[in-house]
Amino acid sequence: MLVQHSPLPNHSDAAVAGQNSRSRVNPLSRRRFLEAALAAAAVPILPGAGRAAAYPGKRLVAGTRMIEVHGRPAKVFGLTGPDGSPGIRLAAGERFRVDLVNEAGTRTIVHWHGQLPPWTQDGFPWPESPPIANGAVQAYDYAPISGTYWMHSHQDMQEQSLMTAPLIVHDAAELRDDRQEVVLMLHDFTFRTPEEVLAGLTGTTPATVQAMARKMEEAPARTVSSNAAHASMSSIAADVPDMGMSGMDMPAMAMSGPDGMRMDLNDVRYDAFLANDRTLADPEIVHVERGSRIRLRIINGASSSQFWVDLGDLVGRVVATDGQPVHAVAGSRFPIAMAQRLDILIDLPEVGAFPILARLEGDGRQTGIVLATTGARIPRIAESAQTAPPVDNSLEARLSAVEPLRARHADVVRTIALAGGMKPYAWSMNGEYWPQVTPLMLAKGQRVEIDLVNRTMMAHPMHLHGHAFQVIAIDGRPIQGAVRDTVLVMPMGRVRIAFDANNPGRWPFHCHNLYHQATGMMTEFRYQGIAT
Ligand SMILES: [Cu+2]
Repeated sequence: MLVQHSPLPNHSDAAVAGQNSRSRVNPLSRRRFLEAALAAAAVPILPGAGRAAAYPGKRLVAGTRMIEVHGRPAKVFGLTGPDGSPGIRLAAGERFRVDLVNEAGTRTIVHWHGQLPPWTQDGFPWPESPPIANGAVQAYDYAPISGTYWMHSHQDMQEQSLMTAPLIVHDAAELRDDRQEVVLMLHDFTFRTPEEVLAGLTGTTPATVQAMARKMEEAPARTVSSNAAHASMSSIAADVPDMGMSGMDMPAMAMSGPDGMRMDLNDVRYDAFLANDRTLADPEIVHVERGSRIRLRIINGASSSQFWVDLGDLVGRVVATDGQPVHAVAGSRFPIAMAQRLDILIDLPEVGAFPILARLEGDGRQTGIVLATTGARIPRIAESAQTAPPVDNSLEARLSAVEPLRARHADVVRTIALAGGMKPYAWSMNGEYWPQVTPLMLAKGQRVEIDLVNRTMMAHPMHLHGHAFQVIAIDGRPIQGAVRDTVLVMPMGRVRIAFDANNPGRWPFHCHNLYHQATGMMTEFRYQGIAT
């Protein structure tokens, strides 16, 4: 198919120099050219902002918008798709062909969380795939995997300011099942800037936080062997005297875990919790047919909060976690860690209003939406309820993948220790703080097993880019668990994951608590032969 294109404003970059004018306006040849370029070397896929504007992808705008929280206006970021709603929805079999237009007023880069694109399209600010300047456009084109995914900025702490959106990829089987799709995206919200929040946690100032962030950007993923000055946030946290701000964000609650162990929850005291950008003071009401069959896609897009999903009197069946099918698990209350997703099938009773709530762990505060048939009376739902227990791996232990990894021996087995604490506020992996880390080197074709050992009193939701891993043991007990991209490691707990090294590149592996990541809890898995 040939598409009519407007004139291309900028052909100056080297990547295009070899192409004739016909291939520049033919999306297929241009794409083949880009794929060839990617295969040959770590060429940034998207050579120039101007040219990308002529590329026939779905238009996704990274911008700013106003929302209202508890009657107060707040300026936040947003990722708005071609139909004006947040994010991207793809039909069964459709490629992820997206033009990301940066109108955010600052540079950004967006990560397609859980998807398995070539590494230079993953949306992480490596030197080889730098952030997109304000006003620029970047094109993406890869074969997506189906399921419930999401997207979020991986630049600075933009994720906390709601640079997040759903990424839903349909498949043919779902269409045949003919269910009404309801997407529920969760957020934690504060009127403070993320820099103010981090300054509060680390006992420093927002200006220091910003200066450190700039330094870290100048030296992304330096290895420990480099003689660069140690510039991580953690060192600052240790060096700077307490400025009297650190009391703002101590754990809101210390709770006893299952073994009576004290654990820390909720580093940040948030102003509100959002479900599709709204609070329970004015929740989204989703119209459903009487007796409707629902596929609920829940995304925990919060930066530092975990929830218990509460279906009330309804019974749902979890059929996918992190977009990947699992054998159905029935229930009414399910834990969801940061960055995780749950697909829950619900067959509604005839008529009525059905709140779908998410309650903050260790706290009574909640958010949610209401499914309602025509004419149903919408109940008023309090923003606080009974205190919820800590989110745990009770569901994880019951999950089993519909398509598990093929059984084989592991070529690489590594233990990664998760360490850190609240004072000083800094978090590490194997004793290293991002960006001063030693990459774990992998070779294509290897089966890799990672034992995650948590030596802290907080749970850490660990996320691997570019690969789907299987959970194969929890606290030493082997399971044939879920295939997913984010797994929670409980305080003093241990989780073993396995994956096939089948996507060469540089891949971040990090805690998805934004403030843990920002203070060091991130490392790199790098394939041999990837030049840097
Ligand atoms: Cu963490």
